[in-house]
Amino acid sequence: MTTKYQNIRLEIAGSVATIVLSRPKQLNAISAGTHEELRDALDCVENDKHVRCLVLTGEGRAFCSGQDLTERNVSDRSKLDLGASLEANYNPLVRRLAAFPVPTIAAVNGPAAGAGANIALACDIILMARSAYLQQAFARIGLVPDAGGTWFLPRLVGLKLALAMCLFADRIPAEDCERMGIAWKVFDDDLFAAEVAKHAAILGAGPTLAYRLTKQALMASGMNDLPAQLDLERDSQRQAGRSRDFMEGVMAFREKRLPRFQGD
Ligand code: T3D
Repeated sequence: MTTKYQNIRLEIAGSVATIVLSRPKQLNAISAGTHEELRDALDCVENDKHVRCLVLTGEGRAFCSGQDLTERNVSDRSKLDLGASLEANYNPLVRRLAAFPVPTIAAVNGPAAGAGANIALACDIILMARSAYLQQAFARIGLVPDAGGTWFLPRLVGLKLALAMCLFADRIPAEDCERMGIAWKVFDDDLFAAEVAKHAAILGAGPTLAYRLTKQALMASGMNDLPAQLDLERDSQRQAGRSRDFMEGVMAFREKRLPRFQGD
């Protein structure tokens, strides 16, 4: 099933939902309309109990070039409030992606710049086409990295690399992203779509409840000390241990076959 919006497209096939940013002429720059449509599409995905993996990607040669700069009237600086834009749009989006109830994949098919790069960082898994790159482009236009970039990046690559990426605002090629642990895997451009589909299918057939609890535990680990994290693992495992998927996983193991997880 495909839902066409003005700025994005939502495709649902089996257990995998794909949101395609679709403003290729602007390299999928994010407009106010894009935000509105993303909210609606994410609601649809969350409400569809068959969906067990979300892929976010871009149409054409780019993943996403960040905020649509043509929407910003810089001639009257006193009236410009970018903080309000973050508060209303980017921050809720990043919070939502980071806590999304099913695994998320950013399929970075091409340039991911500014907030486009950081929206990718907010997804659970980043897969990149070999020709793609991430760019903390903000310094080039006199801005500060936003959309969670200053939170995710130092945790992923360490403070010094994060600083260098943000201050120089260079393009970071896919292979460097993989080496630094930002991207899970890089694929040749001609194999990319098939590899994304393969990875999405694996997650879409996985133990969704256990995945959700795993995400929550890993996200909480940065704020918890060891005793608090052990308590969280105990509580999560108690819940996972009562799931149908655990029962199926153990039975499949005993019967020497692959498990058929239902997600709960
Ligand atoms: O404002 C707020 O709400 C605060 C939040 C801010 C979050 C942000 O994301 S700020 C950062 C915004 N993004 C950028 O600064 C990146 C801007 N784009 C670029 O630097 C380059 O386009 C790329 C490095 C991504 C790719 O370069 P290249 O050479 O491959 O393509 P290009 O020729 O620059 O772009 C192609 C077209 O896309 C071009 O239009 P044209 O000339 O063919 O009509 C270009 O203007 C357009 N485009 C690219 N990025 C944006 C854009 N149009 C509007 N907004 C963009 N962000």
